[in-house]
Amino acid sequence: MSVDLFQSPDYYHLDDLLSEEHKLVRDATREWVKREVSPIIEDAAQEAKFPKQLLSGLAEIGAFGPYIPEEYGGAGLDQISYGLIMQEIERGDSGIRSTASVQSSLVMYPIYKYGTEEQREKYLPKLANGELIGCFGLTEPNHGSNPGGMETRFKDMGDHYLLNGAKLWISNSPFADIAVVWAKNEEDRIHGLIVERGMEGFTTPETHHKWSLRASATGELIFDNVKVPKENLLPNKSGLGAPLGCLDSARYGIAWGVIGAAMDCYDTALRYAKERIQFGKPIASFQLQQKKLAEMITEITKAQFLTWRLGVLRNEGRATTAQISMAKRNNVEMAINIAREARQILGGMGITGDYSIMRHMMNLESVITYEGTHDIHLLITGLDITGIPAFK
Ligand code: TGC
Ligand code: FAD
Repeated sequence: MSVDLFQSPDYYHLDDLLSEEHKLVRDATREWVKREVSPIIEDAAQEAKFPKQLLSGLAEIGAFGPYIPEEYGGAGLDQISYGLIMQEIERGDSGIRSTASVQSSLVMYPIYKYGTEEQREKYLPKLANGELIGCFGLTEPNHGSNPGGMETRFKDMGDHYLLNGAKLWISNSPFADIAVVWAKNEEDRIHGLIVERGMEGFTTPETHHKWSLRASATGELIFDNVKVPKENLLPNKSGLGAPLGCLDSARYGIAWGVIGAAMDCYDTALRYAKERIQFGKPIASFQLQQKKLAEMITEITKAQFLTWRLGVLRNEGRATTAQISMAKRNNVEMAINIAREARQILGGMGITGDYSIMRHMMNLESVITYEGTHDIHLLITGLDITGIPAFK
């Protein structure tokens, strides 16, 4: 992307519902994205390289642990500020938002919620300031949508645990310093363990040749008789509900994040349609193009309000897993549809890296799959309204 001309759409004056702090946090993140992400992100995606130079900036804007209390190095913000930070970062790129989501909701959150005071003090401040980067290992080669079937296991060896197994599709794994890993003990109970880079038998090979999230590093976690110190077990919650509880927080962040990607596609397409002349007129003057643009702003506006309300419910501690699933599912589909329509408005130019749209579109193909697939979220809503699980 050469020059970032982004102007944020706010058709129903959602800003009126935001506090001064929300707007301050949102605007600071937006400025940072314009300054630091937009100029380099296209090259990073084309070269399939995670831009590590962004890590310190992400920490500085409070994107690592926005809602973690300040005493542990977090920003101590509310859920709407957290959402707005995710929206602005994903306006730049879903892969950069992924790094912030994983660090905040899948690494810092479980350590904060399920860890000991010693673990909180040891890891959280360093994760908040970017000194340590984390990843989250739940998915396995044979268990994606069904993590309860996981095969990764640990044994109590008296003075340590012995961990064996493998995780696949792990964001940030190739360079992460620590991994929050979910594994079964000898009683088949799922627990979280903090595994550190450098432990013997622990490797993190990178997954290459992705067409999506190319500016995010994805890889495996392989545990071959890894000796994990006993103090690295997260003691305060076990069972599948422990990792799934972290997913609620990350899915909520994604529901906001993808609005950013959709806004960027809409804004780019609107500007292009007003400038591109065919048959002697701007293409924005043709009804078919207006239909696309009008539907885009309608869907973005609906998603903004759904998600803002979800943020209010989360601030009040009332948001349910099923409500979060609805927002994640609705908003990712909204964003991917807008990216596809926006790409068409740009004609041939839409397939080039001169514009952000195709990159967003490809990224969203991962976002619609990770953190629970589109189908799984529909089934979560189905279970919630009927009381009947249709997963198995
Ligand atoms: P089920 O029997 O329904 O539940 C097992 C236990 O978990 C409890 N539970 C939850 N607890 C807290 N929060 C939630 N969201 C919860 N959902 C369920 C549940 O109450 C039960 O507790 P208990 O005490 O009765 O045992 O489990 P199931 O095996 O039938 O599976 C249900 C299903 C399919 C919905 C679940 O497995 C699921 O969500 N699957 C999708 C997997 C997934 O989302 N993986 C994401 C991996 S991480 C990732 O993708 C990161 S991408 C990061 C990035 O780059 O942004
Ligand atoms: P599967 O579970 O094999 O699903 C394949 C298809 O079957 C899907 O369409 C699915 O909807 C459908 N399906 C499955 N079960 C049902 C059912 N019961 N009813 C109807 N349809 C069903 N995981 C982590 O743990 N940590 C990470 O950091 C992480 N980062 C990721 C980054 C990327 C780029 C990607 C692509 C994935 C990442 N994941 C991560 C993994 C992600 O969460 C899984 O890909 C996802 O949960 C789906 O699992 P799967 O790919 O094995 O698909």
